[in-house]
Amino acid sequence: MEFFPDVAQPVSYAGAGDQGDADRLAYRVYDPDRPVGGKPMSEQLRPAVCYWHSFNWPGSDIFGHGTFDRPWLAVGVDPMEAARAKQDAAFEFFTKLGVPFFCFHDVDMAPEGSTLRESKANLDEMVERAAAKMDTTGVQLLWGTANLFSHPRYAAGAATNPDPEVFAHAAAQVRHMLEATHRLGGHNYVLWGGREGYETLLNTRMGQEADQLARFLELVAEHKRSIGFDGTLLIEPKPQEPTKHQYDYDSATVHGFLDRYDLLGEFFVNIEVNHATLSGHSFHHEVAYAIDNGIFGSVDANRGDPQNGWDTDQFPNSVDELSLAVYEILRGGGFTTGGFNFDTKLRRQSLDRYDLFHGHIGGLDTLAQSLLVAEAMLADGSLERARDERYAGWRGERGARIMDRSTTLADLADEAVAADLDPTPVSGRQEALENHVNQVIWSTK
Ligand code: XUL
Ligand code: CO
Repeated sequence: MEFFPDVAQPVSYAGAGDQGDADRLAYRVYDPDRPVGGKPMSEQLRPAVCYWHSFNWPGSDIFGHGTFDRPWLAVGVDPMEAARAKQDAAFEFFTKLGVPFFCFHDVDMAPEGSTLRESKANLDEMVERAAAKMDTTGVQLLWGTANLFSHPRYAAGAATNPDPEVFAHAAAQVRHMLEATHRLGGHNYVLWGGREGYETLLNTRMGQEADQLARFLELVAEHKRSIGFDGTLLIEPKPQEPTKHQYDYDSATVHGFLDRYDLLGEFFVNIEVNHATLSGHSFHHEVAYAIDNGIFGSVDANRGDPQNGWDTDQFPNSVDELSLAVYEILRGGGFTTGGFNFDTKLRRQSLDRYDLFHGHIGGLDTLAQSLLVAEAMLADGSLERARDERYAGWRGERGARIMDRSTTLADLADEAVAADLDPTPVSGRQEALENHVNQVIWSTK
């Protein structure tokens, strides 16, 4: 039985001219085969649907019960029956939406058993079932991950828990899920440390917890190699929520951590838009930092709400906000194994099952328009030219001498005094550049 019977055909591109009525399910910009920057749009964006918010969340919040129509989440349904119904609906959705990828946590797809052995058996059964569906539909796995934050055993962290038994339990879960991801041909494996942080320093040894976290990552990287998984390992930064302070605060913090523990080259970052803004940065900043420092991996696409300070995970809808980040991604050569995962949830009042289509279609059209704008900015070259001009001095003789270490502080000082240096400040031209970006946004079709 279909869960979305009103959608008979996969959602297709209807074009910008199709203003239609708001209820019509069609892409206005996302045209999967349209070439952009030498690749079809679908290969540039590599969009994915997440299993958890779309199929494993009932629409509850801390003040109220679920509002959504997700029969498999009802109380009293046999857990494996429920998992099968959920998986059928999820794959029906992926194919009807027409996206190439999905992502999931172990417990999104298979119920946790009463022992680790039982949990693994449940996961294996559901993963084999998913493999068959992936074969027939062609939908691929962008990434898998283990949920190391919901169960009470992880209240004080997983890898950073004061109890090594919890560490070992988390190791078992990650081993099983890494192998499941490998079995499904996943392109990446994600670690988001929601509870890897602290609530109070009164009971916390920060230095010890950092060593434990690094050891955990080493073990994961070793196991990845031993099973021959050639996907990318990704860490997803977030500054806080649920913990008061999370160790993987932002891209720069993760970068410093990886460098300190000699893990650079093993782990890359999965940057989430709403996590970036919670950390006090823009998404643009986080992407640019990761690319400039060689740790960029993938993106969780969503948006926060500028008026509040928590992770609202709304569908992206602002081309203005996304275009510059997509510009940096394209300038850096685009995604390799990564993609745009919609780590997005509907608003609690969006309780019609077809609202899931509207959310994803709008998000994907927004990404597609941002991609077109980014490609136009890259082709036009003005932004890169402005940066080149601004740093031109560093390509000259003095700049080279400073950077190649052939000069000392005293040499430079003597030179500055002898030549009576009096550099003239030049304009940063911010408004002119901002106007240029707007002009490209307004004119790109
Ligand atoms: C939580 C979050 C997670 C990760 C995967 O804020 O973003 O859903 O993406 O565990
Ligand atoms: Co996320």
